[in-house]
Amino acid sequence: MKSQCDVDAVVVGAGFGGLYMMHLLQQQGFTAQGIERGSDVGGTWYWNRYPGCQCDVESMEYSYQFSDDLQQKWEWTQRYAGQPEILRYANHVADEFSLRDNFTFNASVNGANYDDASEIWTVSTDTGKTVTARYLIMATGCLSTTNTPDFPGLADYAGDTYHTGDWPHEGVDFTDKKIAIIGTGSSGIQAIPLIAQQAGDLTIFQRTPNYSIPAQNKPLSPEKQAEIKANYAEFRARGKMSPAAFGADFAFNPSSVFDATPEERKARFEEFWNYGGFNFLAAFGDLSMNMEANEFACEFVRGKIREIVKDPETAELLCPDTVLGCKRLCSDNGYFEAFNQPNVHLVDVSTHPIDRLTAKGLITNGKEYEFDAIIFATGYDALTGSLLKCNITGSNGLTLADKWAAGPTNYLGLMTTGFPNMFTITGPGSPSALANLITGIEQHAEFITQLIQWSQKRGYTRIEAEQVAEDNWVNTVNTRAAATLYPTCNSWYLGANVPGKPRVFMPYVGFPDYSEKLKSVVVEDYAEFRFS
Ligand code: N01
Repeated sequence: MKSQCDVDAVVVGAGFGGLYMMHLLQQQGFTAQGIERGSDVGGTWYWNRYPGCQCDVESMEYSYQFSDDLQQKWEWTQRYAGQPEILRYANHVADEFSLRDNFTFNASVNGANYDDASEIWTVSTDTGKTVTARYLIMATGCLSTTNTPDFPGLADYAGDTYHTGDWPHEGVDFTDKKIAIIGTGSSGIQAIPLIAQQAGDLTIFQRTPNYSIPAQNKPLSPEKQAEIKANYAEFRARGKMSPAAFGADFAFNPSSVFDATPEERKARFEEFWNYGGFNFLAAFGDLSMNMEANEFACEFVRGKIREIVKDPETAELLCPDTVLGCKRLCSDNGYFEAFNQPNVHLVDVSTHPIDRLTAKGLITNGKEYEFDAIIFATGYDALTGSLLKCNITGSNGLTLADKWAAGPTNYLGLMTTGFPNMFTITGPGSPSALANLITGIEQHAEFITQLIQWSQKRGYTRIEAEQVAEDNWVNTVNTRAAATLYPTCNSWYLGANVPGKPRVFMPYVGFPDYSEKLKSVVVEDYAEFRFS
């Protein structure tokens, strides 16, 4: 007889992953305790409140599909929802399904230890609260641990500092202020146009220029919304068949860029640019797989940048020379246009990095720049950062930090051997951030619930992935990534943005294949898991 624990499962995180996991556990009669470091639900959409924060997946797809009642009743107002609307949606879901009461908020997990004898996880938090559970479910998100580079002199800076991923709830008034933004990823690219409108003076420090396609955001008409809702199941099914689990309405063009004449090529790129966002990569079938094909798309976007940005020197600095889509493609609302404002300046720190921060600002290339505030749009310790921060120790004293010292290894992105009964929702090794995250979350939460039920029905108390299954899966993830252009640049997918992080491509490429794999695992009675 095994020892009793406080609850069946601990769920870490109250973002979209934690909320749906909690709903399923409650629905299936499990007891569960949620732990969340924020004061409320929403996860990434709770923390990211910077001006311009908006999803790059369309609202009708970036939403739950588990409840038809929910998806029919909720009305989105924009093609791409902004952060306040998505946070309202997360709160609505929490209320509608009575999820909030099972979460403890304002508590960060600072330890999770598995005891082999009792087969129980003990989860501790910085509030002193401790919970014991049979199952530990990590819904900590892919992009939730902010990365602020360790610039020398960081503590000397006397002005205000902000990180886009941890923005003040009350907002910030930059009127007439002299502001710096470091970083030109999705967050910087979204924030810059709005901060440029408000600030007296805005200087952007760019290490690597990025490709960005206009979002072409617009109000979502009631007619369009009703049309999708009339056949929502089919629309969702189409989305799941696409490589990134979204793009049900995308105009995928399978033909090769090499089969088009220069005029046809230009016309097609123009059409996809005007459609907006990620769809641009679907303009031709070979853009994501072939470097020479991709270069046509790169040159088209560079041409757009040169057209939009009036100052030729600034335009050249903004032109990327990497593969388009290697770093996550950005979508914007007036990013390149912002550089035509007289109060906006671009400083290239690719060859002369930021040397240090000073009391008044920062120094690069021998020059000191002074600011009232510095904004770090410097991204995240993606996919693994939030898991490792929890100080997890599995079977026989093995720590997750030691196991993943050379990069994350696991089976299906769901379980890592040596950590029995611990699951990761949209963990590294799954499509995670390469796919529509809400769709991936639903898939994982449902898989985990069914797996636990399957094992309990057979009287098992311990679930673990087989080592050989994990080794094969790691190979599969690597092989798939190697067949793409993703490894050709320094992206957070590879951990390349965090100094010292192992360079390993973390997400699994291809949502539909991944879904098939999960289905076959269920059909084969979870043969590659070990139960006892
Ligand atoms: O972070 P990033 P992000 N000195 O890592 C620069 C999702 N997201 O928060 O490219 C100078 O992409 C760094 O430079 P470099 C989305 O998945 C989605 O913007 O490493 N610069 C880069 O320019 C996205 O991809 C949405 O050379 C330094 C920037 O900081 C992901 O989150 C909106 C530096 C970081 O870019 C992350 O986006 C926002 C240094 N020492 C975010 N260190 C949407 O839905 C880093 N940088 C649209």
